[in-house]
Amino acid sequence: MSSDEFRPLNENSLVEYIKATPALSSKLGDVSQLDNLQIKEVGDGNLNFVFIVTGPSGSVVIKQALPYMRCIGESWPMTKERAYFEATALKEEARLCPNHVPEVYHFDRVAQFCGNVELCRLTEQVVFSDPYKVSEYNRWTSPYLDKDAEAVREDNILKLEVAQLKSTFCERAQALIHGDYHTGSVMVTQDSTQLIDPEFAFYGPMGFDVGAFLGNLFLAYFSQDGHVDHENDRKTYKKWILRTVAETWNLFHEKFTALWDEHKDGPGEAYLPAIYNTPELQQLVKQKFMNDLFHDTLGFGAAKMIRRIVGVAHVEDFESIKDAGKRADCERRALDFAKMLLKERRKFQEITEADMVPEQRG
Ligand code: ADP
Ligand code: SR1
Ligand code: MG
Ligand code: MG
Repeated sequence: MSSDEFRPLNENSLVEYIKATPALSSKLGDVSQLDNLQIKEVGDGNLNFVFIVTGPSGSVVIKQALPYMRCIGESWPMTKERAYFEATALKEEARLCPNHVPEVYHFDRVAQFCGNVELCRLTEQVVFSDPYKVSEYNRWTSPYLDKDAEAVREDNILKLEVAQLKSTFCERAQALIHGDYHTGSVMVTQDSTQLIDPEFAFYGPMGFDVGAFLGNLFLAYFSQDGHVDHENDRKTYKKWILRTVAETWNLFHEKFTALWDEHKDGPGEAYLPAIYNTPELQQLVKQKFMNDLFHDTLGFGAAKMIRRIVGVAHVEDFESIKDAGKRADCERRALDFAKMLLKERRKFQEITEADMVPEQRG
């Protein structure tokens, strides 16, 4: 279907669609009850429409991919086929980790086999290219950050580092990654954690996901000073965020290496079993792998921070700071930290070292 033929769902067409789709209507109530559904559009993202539909027997979330970028409009076309990757990734994630992703009740198939090329291309553009050159889509807290944005565009070392990460993003098919793993893709309650929105899923570098999450936590950290008021100096919360950064990496490291041990007697495709099953060698390989992954993580995390300050899509943590001067001060501290992290990431060995830096600078 071309963009011209595409019809965005509204409350009426959504009800008709649900009535015609037993996999959805059966979750909500009897046929006789489907005219009184509660519908709320909650899509706060940049790309899609998301509706929460509640009926007498339950509720469902319906997500519609638009053939263009929601936050920009039809002038930036974008494939609807991303929904295929999102649904397929959710199903695969549910197979491996059923308690932590929403169950897919129904998917309207767009294309059975295709590469998630367009969404990867979008990331290549908005994360790894545009922030480092003049682009009509870039925006920042102007005029306060005009010089800072220019400095990013003129920093050759930074551009070399980001080009290297971009190559890694394009070339390293290391694992099935989420591809847009910012803190807005994680929904939590006291007793449940759910990961949503994997429309960018593809086989890519693992550090891209872990880094995106840590980068967003750092952005949240740097935004806190802009939200301080006489009732809350946010110091305790800032400490909690930094602790969460450290715990996230350390727990990931612990679980990943434990899985590695658990599967050590596997087929040995990357490293020959005869050599690799020497304990000292295995330990060495593991350390090197995790060290490289750590540096990828810091690099990707830093790149994701920079794009959220001088690129097209920003984060609510900063956007909600009304005073532009105050917002720019917070953003500048985050930007300086991210530039340092991107350029100097290889000198860090432990997350607590990288973690301590903003504490000193913030
Ligand atoms: P986009 O791809 O446009 O970013 P998301 O999938 O992130 O869209 O959805 C946008 C918002 O809709 C989320 O931030 C969340 O508030 C809400 N949402 C999405 N999926 C669910 C869900 N399964 N349950 C509850 N709310 C959801
Ligand atoms: C125009 S860039 C839109 C951004 O929104 C998505 O959630 C991704 O982060 C993408 O880079
Ligand atoms: Mg989203
Ligand atoms: Mg999305």
